[in-house]
Amino acid sequence: MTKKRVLSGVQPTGNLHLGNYLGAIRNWVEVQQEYENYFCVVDLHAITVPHNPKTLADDTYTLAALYLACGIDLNYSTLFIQSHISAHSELAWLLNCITPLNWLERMIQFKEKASKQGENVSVGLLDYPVLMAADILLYDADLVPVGEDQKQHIELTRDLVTRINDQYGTKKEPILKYPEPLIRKEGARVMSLTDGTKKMSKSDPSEMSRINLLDPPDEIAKKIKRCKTDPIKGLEFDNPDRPECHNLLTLYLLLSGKTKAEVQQETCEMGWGQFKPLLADSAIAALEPIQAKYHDIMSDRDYLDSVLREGREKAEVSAHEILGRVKKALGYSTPL
Ligand code: ATP
Ligand code: LTN
Repeated sequence: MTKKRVLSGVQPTGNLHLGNYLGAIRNWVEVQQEYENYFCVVDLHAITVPHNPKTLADDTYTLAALYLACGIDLNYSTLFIQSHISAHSELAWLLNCITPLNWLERMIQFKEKASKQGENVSVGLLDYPVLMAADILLYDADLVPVGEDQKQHIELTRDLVTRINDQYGTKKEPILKYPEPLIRKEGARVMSLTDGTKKMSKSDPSEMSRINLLDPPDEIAKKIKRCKTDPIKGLEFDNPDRPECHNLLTLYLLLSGKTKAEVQQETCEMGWGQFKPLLADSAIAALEPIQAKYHDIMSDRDYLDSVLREGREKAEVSAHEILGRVKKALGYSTPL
């Protein structure tokens, strides 16, 4: 039986934080043996907001090394860089021409990011979900493991599949495959350490709002010590009036590997002074092996280069085939 296909990616913008890890990458790692996986560093997406050309290449390699450090296993997964495969940009163009403008204008992430950019909103930022659809569709992905915030983009991808298949395919021979989001309930939306109602985000100007995967132990302890809490003793999940409490308990649950019932029982009578060191210890312990592996990988650049070269070669086979399928369906001539 052939395995279902998975594709996902993260942008090389800013530092990878616990939200990215718990909402996305950890889930890739956990299910990778069941699927045929494609994981890419989406560096074309990284320039949809102002970026630094001096650090883009390094940030891209750092993120690829972090994927490996988090446990991406090359026996099950292909790892590559989006911009190394030109089919991503090419399919995005073809999809652009069948995407109604108003579908993009109503994307929540666009509206949020555009409102932060003032006058300086690029066409690329609006077009971001179309490029993401191209990423997914080029690999015939069945499943796309992401955090909650990306669900709307996958719905848009599905709407594009319907449009292409209806307009250019036949019932018997659809051109593109429908992807489904794979969103885990716990960790799907890790909240900021300074405001439990806002998601933890790379682009939050405050470093205190997030724990980065490469933060040293004393930094992690400091951020947790200073994070926002409430004046109530006794900790609990699911109380809408205590968003910080729910978020920090969920982090503890995910990082310690304990069940919700265990965490509930352990913390129901605790105060923050007792709980925060526990959370800090479990975060430090969970990140320590990832950090050690990351430094190992970064000390051998040839190894990382060879992983990415092989990844590109393998990914290109699928991307090339599917781009060809779409171009043929749209009526393009093939070069002789
Ligand atoms: P930005 O702040 O620039 O939008 P980001 O922190 O949201 O960046 P992305 O690169 O957009 O990070 O997201 C990478 C992956 O991590 C996506 O699958 C996304 O859903 C997931 N993710 C991002 N933030 C969180 C979060 N706070 N909780 C859970 N998952 C998250
Ligand atoms: N938009 C995504 C990043 C992304 C992605 C993808 C995720 C780009 N292409 C394809 C899954 C599949 C984000 O996390 N901000």
